[in-house]
Amino acid sequence: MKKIITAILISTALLAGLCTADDQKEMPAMDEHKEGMTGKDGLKQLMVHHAVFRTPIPGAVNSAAFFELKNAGKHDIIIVGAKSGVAKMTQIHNHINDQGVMKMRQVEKLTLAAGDELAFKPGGLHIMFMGLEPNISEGQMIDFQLLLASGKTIDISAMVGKVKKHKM
Ligand SMILES: [Cu+2]
Repeated sequence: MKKIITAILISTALLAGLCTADDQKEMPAMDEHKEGMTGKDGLKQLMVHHAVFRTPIPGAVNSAAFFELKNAGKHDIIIVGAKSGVAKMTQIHNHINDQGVMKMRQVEKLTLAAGDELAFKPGGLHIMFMGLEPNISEGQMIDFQLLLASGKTIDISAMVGKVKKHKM
């Protein structure tokens, strides 16, 4: 894991297709009243499912969280970062294949278009927690936030648990 972490490079345009959207589109939807929604400040159209925080290996200072996001609203949502109280640094990461070697890169901007879904999953997008506080244990709930371009935040609660390994 440490080796992988040292390979992190800051990338501003990892997902070229996702980095071109207009920041001004994001607006709270006022007409969505479905179950299973999360968010605040009018962002009830953003749904989070299957959030899990990978049980840290004993002694490890890093871990990751995975979940599925659905934008059930009528406006695109621009995600520009993440934060948490359980790690010194919390970032959105993705994996890229660099000549056969999978490397993690920070993602500084993600657009979730209206109606679209986005999976944060092993081997792909994930929330990376670096410099974890000690004694995080299975079954515990970890809270973190997604930061939006609008300045709003999305609260996510993920249970600490095992995550299936993912083959590339
Ligand atoms: Cu990562």
